[in-house]
Amino acid sequence: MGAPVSYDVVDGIGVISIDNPPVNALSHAVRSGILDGIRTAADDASAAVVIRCEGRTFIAGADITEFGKPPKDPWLPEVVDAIEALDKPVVAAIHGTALGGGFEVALGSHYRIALKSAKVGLPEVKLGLLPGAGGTQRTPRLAGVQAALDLMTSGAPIPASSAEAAGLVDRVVDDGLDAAALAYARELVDEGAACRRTSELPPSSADPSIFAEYKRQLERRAHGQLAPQKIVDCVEAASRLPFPEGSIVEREAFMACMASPQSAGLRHMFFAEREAAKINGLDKSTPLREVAKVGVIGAGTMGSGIAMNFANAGMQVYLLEVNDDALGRGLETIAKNYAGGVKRGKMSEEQALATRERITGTTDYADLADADLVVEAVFEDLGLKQDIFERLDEVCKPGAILATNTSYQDVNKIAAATSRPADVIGLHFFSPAHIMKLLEVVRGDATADDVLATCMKLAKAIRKIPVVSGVCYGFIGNRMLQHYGREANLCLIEGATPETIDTAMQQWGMAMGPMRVFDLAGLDVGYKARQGLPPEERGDPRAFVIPDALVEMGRLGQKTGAGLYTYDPDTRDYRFDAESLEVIETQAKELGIERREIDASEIVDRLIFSLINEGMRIVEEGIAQRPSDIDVVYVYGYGFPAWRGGPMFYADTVGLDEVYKRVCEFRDRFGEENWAPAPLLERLAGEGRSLAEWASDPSS
Ligand code: 3H9
Repeated sequence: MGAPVSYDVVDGIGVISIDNPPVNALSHAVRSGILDGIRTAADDASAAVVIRCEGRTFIAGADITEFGKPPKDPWLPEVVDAIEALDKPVVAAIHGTALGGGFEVALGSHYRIALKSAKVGLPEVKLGLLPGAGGTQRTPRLAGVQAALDLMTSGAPIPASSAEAAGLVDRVVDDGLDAAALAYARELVDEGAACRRTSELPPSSADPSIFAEYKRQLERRAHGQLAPQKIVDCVEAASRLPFPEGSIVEREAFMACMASPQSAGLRHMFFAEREAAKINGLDKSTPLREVAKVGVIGAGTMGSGIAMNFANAGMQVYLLEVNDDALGRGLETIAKNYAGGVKRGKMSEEQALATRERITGTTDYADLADADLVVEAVFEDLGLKQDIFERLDEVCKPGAILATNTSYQDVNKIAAATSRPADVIGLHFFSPAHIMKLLEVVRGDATADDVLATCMKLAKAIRKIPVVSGVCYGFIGNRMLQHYGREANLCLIEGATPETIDTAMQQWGMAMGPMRVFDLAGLDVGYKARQGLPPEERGDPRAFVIPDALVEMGRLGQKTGAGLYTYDPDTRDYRFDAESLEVIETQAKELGIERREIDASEIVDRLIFSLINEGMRIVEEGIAQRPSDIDVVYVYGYGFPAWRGGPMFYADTVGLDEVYKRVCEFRDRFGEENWAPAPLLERLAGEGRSLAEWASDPSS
């Protein structure tokens, strides 16, 4: 392999080219190569320098795989400072995404030119970090304090045109970036333009009160997270200190973040998300099926949301319902959702209309005859789903992928209703389906490799994060959730209130407490499912008598204005009321339970360790391909805090011996039925191994 950085002189301009696929990350070799290029340019006859990249993008940041390893000179801040110190104009030529350390290289350059299609950003916060190569000091000097805070605490990239408006990019071109960058460099030389060093600009002025207020807002938006708060400290330093002193504040804050468990969790999630897309044992050259026309069966909330995903990605969608009324309601929901998107500035009126027009309503299965993919999204009834698949088998063309959005039913039994089980797969979306990122891709016993590979690729096209699951009741996510939900309900009947449970879990980092989640989903959902089962299969009654009693009183959750909480019809504000408390106390009394005070740590441990214990079974059974897939499911589908790295990574940070000890304590207190330790947990705890160690060689 050749060196990842080369230096040439083109018509008197020194050109530093970086070629380090896939994203030109700043590995040690790239940092050294850039520094060598700058040193060469300092001594040769070139009049100016252009820094550019080969491949699909400008530098996308520091090399994350090097984090946590012993640092090697030169460090990135040294490289960026050397670029800025050069006595000839330096132009950064940006295409693709200039991110993190990559954008800091551009900020160290004296001038920046970008392709119109390019984006720039400082996404370090998403890895629990902050820009550590001068970004926190240079950005506010160029764009002002408010814009710098927004850019760095959100981590969201911005288009080149917005960066130009903010003063972060000097020139934007439609195409021909390399030629335009050389021409720009020559123009600067001809004009005798200065080496414009951002570090020499004075501190960026700001009303000091803005920082405390911003931190308060972050405490709500990014509760418990270290990096966003540290970013504010750095920008505050940039508003009052000269660059070298501000840089010391940045360095200390960067090192504190890098050493934090939060960053370890978020870095784990970065790789877990990408690993989840890989399917063990599947040949990378597996040919894919083409998907341009999609059928969706069922125009309820789920089916409508699913249809929107495909239309948003430019595909033709046929949305099928049993009658015109139901279809009309579905199309109305879709129209409302797009109108909401326009109102929130997510898309223009024209885009919304064009996208909506890709969705055609129908009540005739014949319209699905030439669909490449059909997703069934009717309610959870195995017989009904089997009937639909039998019908699809009759009407759909050979090679069409037949998918079910079931949350619980057996995908193999659904596939068996067709003469082509190899074409059948589960695509489990999460509600609201047009917003939630997670997609569980359920591989049936007979699912063909190319069907699986096509669905994984398709998931990316509709901007989902796919995770493969084997077939079992509830797949990965809902199977684990049953245990979490059971413990939440048991805490409720044993003495906690909805508020104490939700507060404990939200303080710990969950996006929403379980009681609010139950109310949001509707207490009637579980009620109906239980009614369909014989009493002996309904599970521990202590875990469902309260929701059942509430449902029987008409308190179904948020949709009826009351469930575990009551809701303000206008604001949706919620509060715990006397009626709900009375139901809880009555049910506890009837079961002979003496309610007691339950502290937050018991609530958190019971809910989280029950999740982990079931997760251990899921990896051991091979339902999930690897523990990190479970982390992706929980972070993207269930509001688990990403900075804790997902439940399985969290288990390793606590230590499996400690997790095992707590699970055994709960088994001794609450019984074997709910708390039998998973065999893999018991084994690894006994061997003193982590789940990560086991995952690197699961046969051991
Ligand atoms: C930083 O810069 C700190 C500095 O401020 C201070 C230092 C002192 N490193 O996402 P994809 C790999 S922090 C190593 O599927 P896409 C990725 O794992 C960094 N590897 O492609 C994957 O590998 P594989 C700030 C990286 O087109 C492959 O590239 N920067 C890195 O969907 C393709 O990735 C960021 O946080 C990296 N930095 O999206 C940017 N980035 O094929 C992080 C990617 O083996 N990166 N890989 O699975 C991204 O956001 C996206 O990758 C990007 C491309 C938008 C660039």
